[in-house]
Amino acid sequence: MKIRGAWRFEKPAHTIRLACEATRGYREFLRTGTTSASAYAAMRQLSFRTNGRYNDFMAALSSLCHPPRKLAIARGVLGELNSKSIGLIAEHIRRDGYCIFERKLPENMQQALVEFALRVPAKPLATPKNDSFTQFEYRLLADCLYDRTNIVSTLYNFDLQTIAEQSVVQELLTDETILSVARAYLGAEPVIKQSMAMWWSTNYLRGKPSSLAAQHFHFDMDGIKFLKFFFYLSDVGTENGPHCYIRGSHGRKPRGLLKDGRISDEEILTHYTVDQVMEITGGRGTIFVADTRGFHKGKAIQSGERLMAQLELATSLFGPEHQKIEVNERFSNEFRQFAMQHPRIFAIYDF
Ligand SMILES: O=C(O)CCC(=O)C(=O)O
Ligand SMILES: [Fe+2]
Repeated sequence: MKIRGAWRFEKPAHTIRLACEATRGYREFLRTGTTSASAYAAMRQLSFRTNGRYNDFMAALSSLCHPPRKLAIARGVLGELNSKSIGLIAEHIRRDGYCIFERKLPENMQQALVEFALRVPAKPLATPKNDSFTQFEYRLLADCLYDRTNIVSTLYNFDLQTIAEQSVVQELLTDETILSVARAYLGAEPVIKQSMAMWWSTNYLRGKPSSLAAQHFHFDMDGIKFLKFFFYLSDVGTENGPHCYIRGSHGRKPRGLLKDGRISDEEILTHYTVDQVMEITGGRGTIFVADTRGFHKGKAIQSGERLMAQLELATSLFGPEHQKIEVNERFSNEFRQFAMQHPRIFAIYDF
């Protein structure tokens, strides 16, 4: 698809001011590890104004400063990968923006994660019937067990710290195949930007999309370059809210869609073709990865439910505040050792 007029260098003085602000902020981030609100705002503005070129430039700098480790063979949940197969996966993501893996999450890991999601209380997202995107109201409802006979929300979110304390999650966080795919695509030694997240999605709104639950098309802009790994923990057919991704939309975007907020299906289809709208369905255990700088959404759930876990890796932590994870006695020695050997990847984990 040809992107028309993807970049006009409008208001050059303002763009240069933004670049100075972002550069100052980035240097401060390198010194302190935190991103100021003004630096983050400048980064977002620059991303829009340059149609992602600013991100590509900064990611190239990360590649130079933190070149990715290269393993001859990586073994893990994605199988046994050598440098050739890893290269092919990265190539696939570069072309389409996403990649669905053939191999499913091992049955014992699926079971452990599902068991967790039924045993541990989650935060139901208060979902007003006039669901608007102005506020995330997690605080209105008390944490509760996910009860299929009494659905009170469109989304139930688990606490990142509690998730990370599960040994199955620690295995996934240190999985060499996941890390190798991230290295190859990001072109740099990655950082975990958000520890493993997990949530139930339901049909509380009877098939009506919820903005709060990211069920309208949008693209993420919470960092320089990032990659999300998704794990379906329930069977996801077209009725059960599959993740939808616009194939090939992770590069330059049509000017009309370069905006913050949610975008309707109709508007997306004025710029992309129907066959670019990919609905990622799959049985329990399906693993896929996506550069969510491309347009994506969770489809509104018509029936049943969806349980999903997600891990986000990035070229750096520059961007919005990230939640730290405290490494307490619930973390295995294997995890500790691995993290010690890879301090950059595990920077958000406090020892
Ligand atoms: O629920 C989904 O499939 C979409 C989630 C989303 O927008 C994201 O992870 O960035
Ligand atoms: Fe998103």
